[in-house]
Amino acid sequence: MATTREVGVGDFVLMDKIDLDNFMQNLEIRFKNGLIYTYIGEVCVSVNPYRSMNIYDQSYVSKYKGRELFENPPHIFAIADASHKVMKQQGRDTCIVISGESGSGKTEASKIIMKYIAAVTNQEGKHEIERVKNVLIQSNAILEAFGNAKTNRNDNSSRFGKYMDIHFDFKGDPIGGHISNYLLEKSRVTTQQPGERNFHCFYQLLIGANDDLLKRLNISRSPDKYFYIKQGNAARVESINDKTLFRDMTMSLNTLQFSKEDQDTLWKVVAAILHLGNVEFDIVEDKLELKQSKHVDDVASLLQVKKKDLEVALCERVIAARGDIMRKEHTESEASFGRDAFSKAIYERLFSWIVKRINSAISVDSQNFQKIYKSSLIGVLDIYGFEIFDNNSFEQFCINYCNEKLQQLFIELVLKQEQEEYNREGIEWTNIEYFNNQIICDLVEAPHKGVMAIMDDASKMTAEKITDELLLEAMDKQLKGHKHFTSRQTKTTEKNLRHKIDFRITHYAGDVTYCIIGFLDKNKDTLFQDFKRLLYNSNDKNLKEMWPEGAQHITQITKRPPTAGTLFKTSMQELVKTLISKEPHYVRCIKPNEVKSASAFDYERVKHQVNYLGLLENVRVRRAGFAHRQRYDKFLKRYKMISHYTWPNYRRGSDKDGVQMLMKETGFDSDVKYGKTKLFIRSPRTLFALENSRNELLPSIVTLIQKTWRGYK
Ligand code: AD9
Ligand code: MG
Repeated sequence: MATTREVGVGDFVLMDKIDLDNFMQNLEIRFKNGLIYTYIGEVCVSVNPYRSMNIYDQSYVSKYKGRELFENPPHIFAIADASHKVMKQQGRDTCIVISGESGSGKTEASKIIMKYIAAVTNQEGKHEIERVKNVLIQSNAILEAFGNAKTNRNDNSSRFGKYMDIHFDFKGDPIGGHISNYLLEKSRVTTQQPGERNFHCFYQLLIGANDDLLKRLNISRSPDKYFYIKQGNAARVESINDKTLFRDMTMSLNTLQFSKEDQDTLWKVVAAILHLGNVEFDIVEDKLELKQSKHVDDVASLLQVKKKDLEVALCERVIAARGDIMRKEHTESEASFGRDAFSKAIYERLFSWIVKRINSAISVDSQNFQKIYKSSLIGVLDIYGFEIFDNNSFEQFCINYCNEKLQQLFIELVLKQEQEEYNREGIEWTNIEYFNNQIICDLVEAPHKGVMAIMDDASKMTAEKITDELLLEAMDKQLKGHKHFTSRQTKTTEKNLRHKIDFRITHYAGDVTYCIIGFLDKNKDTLFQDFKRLLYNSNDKNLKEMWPEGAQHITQITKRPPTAGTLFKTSMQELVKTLISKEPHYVRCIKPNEVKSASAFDYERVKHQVNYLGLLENVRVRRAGFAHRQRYDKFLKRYKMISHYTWPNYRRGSDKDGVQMLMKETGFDSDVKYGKTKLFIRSPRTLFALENSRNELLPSIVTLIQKTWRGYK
């Protein structure tokens, strides 16, 4: 049998010495031995293997099903099982929070969890439950096609956040679910950095669709023909088979009952965006003209709108001033801005519409359901990971802020609350120091003085009065001296003025420099009203449904819609509230190297992640900590039959006295501490042994009770 020296320990808490070197050594040894999972108590640390692992088949499912965490080697199945068990046995809502940087394996982990849950449920083979499971799993193919893309950090990077609730009946079988999606990185629809792609669906359509469909959409197979998908110069990716993925996705669309018309809308919108990207503008004799009008014809016919209306919406906008309605022709740059905003907006709406459709296919028929059973749920969070690119913009700012919030949640639940409870209960305890990133969350979200608030103030000003550079000046002024904020670098503009254009935030996971250019536009997220009306008047009923606000007359629009930043901030705060209300389980993903290698363990890169994820602090808190705790009265009620002191009658002292006597008699006294109101058990094995003793005694007690009852009769 392999020794610990050869394969490491399965729980970091069991290391001889707790320090960073030992932690790293253990992680590396395990990774090199193909052991990608290691626990810190009940937290699962997962290192991306970058190769397919033979550890997820039925034999593994059987091994982990219904077992306690410590009974088997560490595995993500055990986390899924623990979450399912708590939910089923105690009727409590649980959630699995998967975090880690871009490319560390979150999305794969979430899919493995879903497949495990599908494998251990519906033993009776009920048709409806099988359908729900199928839909839950197959929704991934669709969401990934429309929401994932190749970035320079990950070939299949999630460009949206996803939180999925899976509802279960009292037997623990899935009966439905709900997906919430968060901020799709829609700027990718019109712009990609070198080496990156647009969303997968564009390439899947071109490569995978049959000739007939392409002909109907008037689309050529060559990605080079379309500006919106060729900028990254990376249309072909070795690890991605667009053709098979298109087939899988079409199958999933059918499973999820997207009708023929629905699928038609889907591809028409995608194709229309491709055509829109090739529409250009020109100024001829002081007048704005459309070049490439052939593409405009295509867009109009695909979106089922009047060509004239589309042309007008692309070249002019309607403004209401003091009750008068006027038309104003765009400048060339306004027209390009409008076209891109239009493309991004229809894609974003399409994505939300897809999520809505999926939700209606998996929604729990609450009326019938609640009458009969009480349901519980497991929430699975798979969101974009912390990322740093060469150019970081508004999207990275939001994504990294989201990761700050999740780290804060981890600190709150795993590090802070645990220590606070020990203090409250008077348990002997040395406080563990950890970096609390609340200060960075505040820097971004604090009312009035956070970056989001400053951005919103600037977004209310008219375009003549504010620029991105002036926004940065305002941030500079308000945030001067903040430990985690600096503005850097200068740029010489045409007028020979020097302007700052970059600012840096020291995130918990590292320094990120953001370029301010584009922040205001992205935050305001303006879409000229004319486009909304245009789509509302489309003959495609799905498109019309996506744009209800187009029904409003220009003079009725008085309120400014909330900014993209505010919407995101609010949705993050709500997400945290949702997660905090459930019993959390954690998977902490680590990326072993930057080159997608199955063998390289980049020591420094991994160390950096271990540090910022606070994993060592987690081990320290856990090591000094306790696996289980329970109020004395509840504990006594469950285990009193194990001791002669407390069974059959215990009338001698307080609940705490009773528990102390029970633990002494059973020999577990050295593994526990007695708090003011609760008993703290260090090792899960003690709890397991107590459960065993109870289970062994239960049949004789039941017999005894039955006899007693008979005696009474
Ligand atoms: V991002 O924040 O969405 O950019 P993720 O989601 O953390 O990122 P993802 O799950 O997409 O990363 O993993 C990246 C790639 O690593 C996958 O496409 C797989 O090729 C590879 N991977 C990750 N986990 C596993 C695994 N358990 N087994 C095999 C894996 N390969
Ligand atoms: Mg992902």
